[in-house]
Amino acid sequence: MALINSVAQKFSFPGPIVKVTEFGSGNVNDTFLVNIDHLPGPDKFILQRINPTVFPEPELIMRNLRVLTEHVQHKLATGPAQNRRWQLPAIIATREGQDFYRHHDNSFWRALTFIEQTASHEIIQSEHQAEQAGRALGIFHCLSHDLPPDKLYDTLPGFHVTPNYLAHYDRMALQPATGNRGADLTFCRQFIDQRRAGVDILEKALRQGVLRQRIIHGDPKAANILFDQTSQQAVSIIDLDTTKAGLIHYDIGDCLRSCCNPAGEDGEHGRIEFRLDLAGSILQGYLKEVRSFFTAGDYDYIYDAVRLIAFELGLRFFSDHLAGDRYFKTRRPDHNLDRAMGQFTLCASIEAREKKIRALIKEQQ
Ligand code: GN1
Ligand code: MG
Repeated sequence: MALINSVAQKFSFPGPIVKVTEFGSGNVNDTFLVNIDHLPGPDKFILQRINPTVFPEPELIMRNLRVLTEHVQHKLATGPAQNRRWQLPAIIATREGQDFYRHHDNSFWRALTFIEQTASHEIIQSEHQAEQAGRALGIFHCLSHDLPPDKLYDTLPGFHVTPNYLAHYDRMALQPATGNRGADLTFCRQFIDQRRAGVDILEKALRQGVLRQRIIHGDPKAANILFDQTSQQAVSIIDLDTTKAGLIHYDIGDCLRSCCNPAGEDGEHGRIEFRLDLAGSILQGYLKEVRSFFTAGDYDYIYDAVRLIAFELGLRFFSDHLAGDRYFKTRRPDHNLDRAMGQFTLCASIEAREKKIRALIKEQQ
């Protein structure tokens, strides 16, 4: 922690640092909570070390964050968030006035405001929370949909382009398998092989002009949505590193695959299912916010997006397992394999409920 404490000193917090502790459960970056002595003002801040394997050009993330927050700031007084508490994390500059600090070991650090009096949930507990999670994503899309996609840098080329992940898997699958989980490896390989056709469904719709690029959040999983501790309303959607041009269907799919799974990403596979009641509430909350700019084509691809993103995340976890756990942080051997099997189980549950999910979407249209 000595390095982290000394890095924290580089930032211009409004008071002396009391302590710095590990924080959150991200799979990519390292996150710390900084407590400062600043009565009666804000006394908590977020410090993060950006993962260089995932984000080779972290300066671009910070430039995107500036552009996005400035765009959103102008719309807060009149836009979808005008009658509710709504905040996005803001950048805390270094003592030298920079948006980030590059340490001499080349690690990349940034500090952000902490959104006070809120809680997040790895697992969505109720239809009310699900409705609010949908509202949060809808507000985010509504606030950002008119920011021209080319105003943001592509910080992660190919992110959520499923055919690329399949091509990467095919390269990884050539490596000889190790370990004693032969049956599970076979299950994953077969699950993937049975679903090769159609992995380009969203990209094809984009090429055909049925779907268009807008600004995406990129990672709207349950844990990234913050709820006000008193009103229980969603008040923020954090983790904006993957905000860039893309299909908002990636976000819709990711939010539903994450929020409708009562077992979470690390839970027992026997408890995984796609909860239709929660899906109905998310869609209701989300579509209320985006109706004004949503097209008929946008509605048509919601089901496919949910199914595809669950499959894609399984594919990403499995490929990383085969590659030797290079991308996602793992907490134990075979963690990525277990995560992959969880997402494939969820994908199968989504497929089994296709008709019902399509009916839920029609109901809201
Ligand atoms: C990663 O680091 P975290 O947990 O915010 C990943 C997402 C996955 C998610 C699954 C940049 O996000 O795409 O959906 O894990 N982020 C990146 O938990 O790859
Ligand atoms: Mg993330």
